[in-house]
Amino acid sequence: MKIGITCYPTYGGSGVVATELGIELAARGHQVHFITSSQPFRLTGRESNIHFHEVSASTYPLFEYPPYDLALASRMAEVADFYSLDLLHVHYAIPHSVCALLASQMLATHPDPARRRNLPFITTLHGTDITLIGLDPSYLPITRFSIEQSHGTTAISAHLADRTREAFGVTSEIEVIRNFVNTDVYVRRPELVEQMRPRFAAPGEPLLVHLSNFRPVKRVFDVIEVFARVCRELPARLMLIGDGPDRSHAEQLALRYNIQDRIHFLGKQDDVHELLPLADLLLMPSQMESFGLAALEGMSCSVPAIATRVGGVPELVEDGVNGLLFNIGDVDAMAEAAIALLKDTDRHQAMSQAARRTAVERFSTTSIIPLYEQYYQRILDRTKG
Ligand code: GMT
Repeated sequence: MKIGITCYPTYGGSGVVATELGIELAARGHQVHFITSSQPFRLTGRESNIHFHEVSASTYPLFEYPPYDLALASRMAEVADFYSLDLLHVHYAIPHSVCALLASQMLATHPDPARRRNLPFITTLHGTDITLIGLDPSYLPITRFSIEQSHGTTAISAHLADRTREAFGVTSEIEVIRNFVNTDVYVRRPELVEQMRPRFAAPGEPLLVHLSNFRPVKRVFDVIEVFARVCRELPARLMLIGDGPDRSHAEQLALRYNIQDRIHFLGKQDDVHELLPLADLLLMPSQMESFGLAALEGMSCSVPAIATRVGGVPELVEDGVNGLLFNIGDVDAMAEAAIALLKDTDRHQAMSQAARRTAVERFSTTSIIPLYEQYYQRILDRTKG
């Protein structure tokens, strides 16, 4: 198939999922065209079967904001026409779904009758496009409209599909295709751990990790609160991977607890698959996660998560089996559980193995990518004509 993919190409879970999906589809022989504002950060630009089309919105003195959405819709239609794409797959409803709808209509009504055709598009909902920004009254009606106009809609968890139906009153079918991880890439390799871990923790020091975009929804301060409590009992270290608006406040909090020297603020990192396996525990105390890709990536590296019981997280983390779940903000309980687990080597090992097993058996690319391929085919069959 020839597939056009649009996503936010910079850091963020939806962009990661879209890019990894494109890479996996290309490896399976599909021709993939990324139509985005810049090259998705996980692409090298050298992958075969992958093409990149940059969208740039021209500025003009009249425009207070350059109309990127229109430029994107135009480029989508152009690329689809030129490369005879079979379908568009957009990640994150706002504004990508609306742009795809426009592109599809442009091709259906092309001025040259010989080039008129169907261009189905699929929207994948990722989370905040529904649970946060999509609920804003200025976006809700158009988000609902574009979801209902999509030829296919998928959600990354059953929770998100339910939320979309409840909050938006969407009645069209929503297919649940959960997020995935390449378990060959996200894997603990003992020789690499042995080589790299001393940079972050001395022998006998437990190493914790948090990976996010440091936005309020991630509750990074709770990460610091939990870690400060752990440090009272254990000579622990913490890797903080990512950057965002709450980073400097997190640094201030670390200073207040005088634990700044125990924390590695690593900023944005491209090769998280090399860092995650070094850790013993991952902290994800989010206010909301429609899925929790960071936890899955950690689990695939045999790192169990201490997470909050929110959104789609329980579809991934089974409390007490492959990780531990808590109420939002219950930093005392999270710290107590982390300390107990880190002291109990056998239980920690069993949980690490269960975490890896979950990733391999339920969320690996081998099980999830074919679901996308089958879904594409279903939409193509349904819209043929
Ligand atoms: O809000 C974010 O954390 C970023 C956002 C995104 O779209 O980049 O993440 C959402 O999509 C991820 C990938 O599907 C999910 O793993 C995250 O749980 C989801 N975030 C939220 O629901 C808050």
